[in-house]
Amino acid sequence: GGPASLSRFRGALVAAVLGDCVGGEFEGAEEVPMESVLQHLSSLDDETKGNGILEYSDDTAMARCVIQSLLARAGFDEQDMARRFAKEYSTSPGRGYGSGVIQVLKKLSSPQLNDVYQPARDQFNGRGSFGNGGAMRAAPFALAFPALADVKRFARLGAMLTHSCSLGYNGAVLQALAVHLSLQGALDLPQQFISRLITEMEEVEDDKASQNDARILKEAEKPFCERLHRIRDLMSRSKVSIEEVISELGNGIAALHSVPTAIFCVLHCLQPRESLPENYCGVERTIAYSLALGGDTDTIACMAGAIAGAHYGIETIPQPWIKCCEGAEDADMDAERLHMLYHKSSQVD
Ligand code: F2R
Ligand code: MG
Ligand code: MG
Repeated sequence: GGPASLSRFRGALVAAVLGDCVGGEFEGAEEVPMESVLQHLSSLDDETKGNGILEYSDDTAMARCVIQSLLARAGFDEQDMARRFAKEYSTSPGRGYGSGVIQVLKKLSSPQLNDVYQPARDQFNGRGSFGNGGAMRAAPFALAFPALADVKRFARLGAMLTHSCSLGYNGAVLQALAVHLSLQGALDLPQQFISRLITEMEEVEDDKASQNDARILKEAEKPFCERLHRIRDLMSRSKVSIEEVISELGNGIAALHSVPTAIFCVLHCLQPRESLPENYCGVERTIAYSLALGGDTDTIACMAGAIAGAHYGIETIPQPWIKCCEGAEDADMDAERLHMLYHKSSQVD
């Protein structure tokens, strides 16, 4: 489809859910042989195996709250979104939430709470979380707001409800920007795509809070920009091993160690790869490759899935995968509603 087509919206939301559901199998594993990944994925195609439904985790649970809030309020409303996070957690606490964020979600359910951003600020002795929990649910912001400035602003505020460290919320901004650009077809020119992300993140990381956090955590002056430059270097190499990707970009639970990694997975899988089946389409390649990195597989595959799905569109995603992932069909319907909201907003603008 063309820029911002319905197919791209559906691809983004559905592939994000698939990444989360199929990635759950390997979350936390140090080494994941590609053979195990391919075996896991081929079992999704084989209905006779009767694997049942793969459940979604916190990644999708929170993204669904973001989507429902954006749709119900026809825009960003922090009170409403915070209420939905708290309600979702109290209804289904067993979705594999990060150990720190649970405290925030419990506090958000208090009727006495005046400032919905305060619980996040109190995390980690007032430093705030740098986990990837804001980024894993950032894709819907790119599907709700056509203007780039709104995508940046609301992805940041949406993440700050749980992640007040800039290394957490700037990761969410980067993820939303990558989905925004992919929806426009920007991955047709991968070098320009990465240059555009660098330009945008130069501005995002050019503030006092980001500089301060980077200094305290002993990171580069502009940590996300630095990682994006590393991606550009990796892209210029003829061969890159899984070990090199992990050591250059990471595969961990911090936004800094997972959002750039997810972006690299998408870029690396734009073309067929020797280690991956020839009959795989781009979304399948991207998810398979993300799982083979090990570490935070559900979240990296979820974020990479959103970016890749926005590029390739819904038609390329295997139906049997959709059928066996909890929440994938809901995501497909939500994509249609977000597509309407997005295009209504473009007309107003
Ligand atoms: N939690 C998990 N996986 C663990 C295993 C789950 C298991 N499968 C199960 O079913 O129980 N996955 C999910 O968590 C990640 C998103 O985490 P989020 O929302 O960012 O949480 P949190 O608690 O804010 O941060 C995560 C951890 O990062 C460290 N951390 C963050 N900020 C820190 C700081 N300022 N100083 C020190 N450490 C900090 C802490 O260890 C946090 O617990 C996703 O992977 C999602 O899938
Ligand atoms: Mg998870
Ligand atoms: Mg995870």
